[in-house]
Amino acid sequence: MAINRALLIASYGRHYLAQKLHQSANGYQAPSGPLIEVTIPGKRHLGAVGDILQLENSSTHQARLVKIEPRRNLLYRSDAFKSKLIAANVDQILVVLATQPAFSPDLLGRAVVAAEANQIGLHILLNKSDLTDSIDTARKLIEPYARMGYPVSEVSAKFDAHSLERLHGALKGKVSVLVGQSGMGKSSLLNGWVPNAAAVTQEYSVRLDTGKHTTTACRYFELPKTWGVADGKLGALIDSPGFQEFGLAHLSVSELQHAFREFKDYLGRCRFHNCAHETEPGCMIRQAVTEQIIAPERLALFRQLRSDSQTADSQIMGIATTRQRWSTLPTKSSGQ
Ligand SMILES: Nc1nc2c(ncn2[C@@H]2O[C@H](COP(=O)(O)OP(=O)(O)OP(=O)(O)O)[C@@H](O)[C@H]2O)c(=O)[nH]1
Ligand SMILES: [Mg+2]
Ligand SMILES: [Zn+2]
Repeated sequence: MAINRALLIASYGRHYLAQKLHQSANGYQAPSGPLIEVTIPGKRHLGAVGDILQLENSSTHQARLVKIEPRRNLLYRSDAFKSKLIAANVDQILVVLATQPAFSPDLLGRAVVAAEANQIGLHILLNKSDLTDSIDTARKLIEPYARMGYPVSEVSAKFDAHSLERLHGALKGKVSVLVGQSGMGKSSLLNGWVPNAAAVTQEYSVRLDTGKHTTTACRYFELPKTWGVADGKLGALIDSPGFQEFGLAHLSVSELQHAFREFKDYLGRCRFHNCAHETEPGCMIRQAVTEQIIAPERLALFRQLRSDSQTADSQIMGIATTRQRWSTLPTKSSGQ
């Protein structure tokens, strides 16, 4: 039976929808044609939106997963016991924050760490800029990240079309994933950029049998053809469900340290080579906090993530099946 290459464009739990990949006239690979429901043999293959699948079709609308092609990257959340895939093969994370309701700075910090650890871009979007009462509070929380060089854009998905247009250049040709808490406006931004997204979302919901209102599935949308191509590609937006927890227990201590941009100049300069930046004498990271070069919240976040990572390691040693269960996920790099 013929094997087809297809893009995983929507996932809800272990239910996947895919669309065949076709070579477009401009040379880029684009998903098109009927939605295919993908069945997964066994429990081994965990797919994420953005994955390229090899499928064996049983009908126009149904296929069996044969293989997931190697990924450039895989974004996921994890604690000691379980992982939740967000998206694969992405170029950048769009962290969506809002002036109201107030957002969690901890979650912003974690999204930044996830981007750095995967060596992908990150763009902070402060949405609902029309609600001016709380905008200064939001700006203050974002300011340390702007200082570290992460791009920040203030937008209003509902009331300022120009604020969205200004970002076309930052999106074009790239696969971007919208992440953030529920109610920040991820889906509203998507609908602002991709005119038919709301209707397509509706269709996916019916096919995946999810609820209708808040976002429960991850979904992939190509950017409008009218924007043109960059690097020979249209680019895409992936909408994801809002979350309150962004566990990064799968990152090793070494990966974590390197994911904090502003630690870079100090790593390896502490008195002890295995310094945990806790209470050790001669810690250069703590020194930089004292000198107000590194924000105390960032060191606190690092310590929290380090502790989560170690808890996960001890759980994994205790429960041998955990690692096996997630055997398709990348494992921690060796080191500390
Ligand atoms: N005032 C204002 N409200 C907005 C704006 N963008 C979105 N909203 C409102 O914020 C609420 C949440 O928007 P959604 O787009 O559903 O948020 P979401 O991040 O996709 O939420 P989940 O799917 O639950 O993760 C809705 O009531 C929107 O109408 C904006 O720019 N200004
Ligand atoms: Mg949504
Ligand atoms: Zn140190």
